[in-house]
Amino acid sequence: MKYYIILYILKKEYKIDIECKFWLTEGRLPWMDMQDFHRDTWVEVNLDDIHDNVASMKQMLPSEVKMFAVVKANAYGHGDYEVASTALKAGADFLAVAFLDEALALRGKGITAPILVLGVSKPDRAGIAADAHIALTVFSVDWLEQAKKYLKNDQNLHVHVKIDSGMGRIGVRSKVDLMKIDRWLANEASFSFGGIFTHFATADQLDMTYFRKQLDTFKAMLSSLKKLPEIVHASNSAAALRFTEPLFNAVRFGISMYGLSPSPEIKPILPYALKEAFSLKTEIVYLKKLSLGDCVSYGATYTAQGDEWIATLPIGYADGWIRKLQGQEVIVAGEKAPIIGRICMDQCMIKLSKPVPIGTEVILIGKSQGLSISVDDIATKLDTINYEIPCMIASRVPRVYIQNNQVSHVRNPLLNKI
Ligand code: PMH
Repeated sequence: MKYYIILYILKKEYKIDIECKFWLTEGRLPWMDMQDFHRDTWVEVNLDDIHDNVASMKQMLPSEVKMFAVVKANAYGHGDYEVASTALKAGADFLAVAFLDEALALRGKGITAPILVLGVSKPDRAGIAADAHIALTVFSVDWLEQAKKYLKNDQNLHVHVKIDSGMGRIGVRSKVDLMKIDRWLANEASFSFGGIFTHFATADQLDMTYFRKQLDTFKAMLSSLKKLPEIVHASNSAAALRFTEPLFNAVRFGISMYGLSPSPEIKPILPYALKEAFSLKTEIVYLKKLSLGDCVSYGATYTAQGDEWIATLPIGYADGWIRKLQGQEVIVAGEKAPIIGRICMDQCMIKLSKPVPIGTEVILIGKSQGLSISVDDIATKLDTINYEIPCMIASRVPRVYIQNNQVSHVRNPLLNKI
């Protein structure tokens, strides 16, 4: 501990950058604990992996094809600023988010790259978007007319027109409506028609019938434009990974940037190995030996069948580690151990085969000593998709960033480390 305090003082007071790679191998992050968070549960986001996932995708694409890094929902729970800046360094050209506040948050953190808001924005926010050089998604003349009222003479709003080719979510659904938008934009100096796009509903399914139908619909819509805007984009991760001939001149890369397959069924046909960047870790905070008949947790639903070692973990459903994860295994001391009894708001219990020291690291998602629990494993347990898992791990779980194989910094909104 003394050694860590000396390192801490050198690092903080004298700004001496000290290699702290070895801490990672120990699991605990001592000087981070002292200042950035004080709980025994944290997420590790490996930015080197995110960098490699983006670089591999970029390598597959012809040089003229641009990439949007999709960093909505706090970069699928990984951290918007860190993922955005890593992706941009690795070759991404633009960023995409779901709504204006997410784009403004990135601007607030110093990101200057072009950002597209993929969802619906209110027309009266047009001026705010224009001021921050944020492009908005549009799909009606009505919206554009409303938005125009909120733009001052010298302002210019970049827009991408969304086509609903079959996702059935948002977008223009007819050529007539698209041509109206095209004509309207051609006469408006305060708007720049920067792009046009659609979104596939089934690109992650092996059966391509519906995908092809959407593609044909989108192409037919494009053919009704006088002139194509600069950026035409349709592919999500699944489409970008599956089709070596890129569709159009930009892709929107989301889930696979984080090292996750868009679906289990296309996992075997992915063109390169994805590197899963997200792990979730905690530590044993309490250990006890139960006797035959002793019960555990709310409802007293778990009863010891004899002498049993039961450890308490400081993570619960308020962290996104939801009650349905009862029975899920974790990795501890080179073994898998099941979660027993009901998961509480902030704590849950596991059954060990042998006693281990308080403070022993526990992996809920990640790898340790040849064992692994992937995001996909948790998604399977919860009967959902992998996208949901990092998104559902709450913001009260600090994110520890790994860069160049060592801890670079921590984000902990609870202590305003954002
Ligand atoms: N483009 C749009 C419009 C999206 O909504 C998404 C993901 C992406 C690109 C990136 O897709 P990928 O992560 O599969 O690469 N949107 C969502 C969603 O709304 N629900 O799950 C993923």
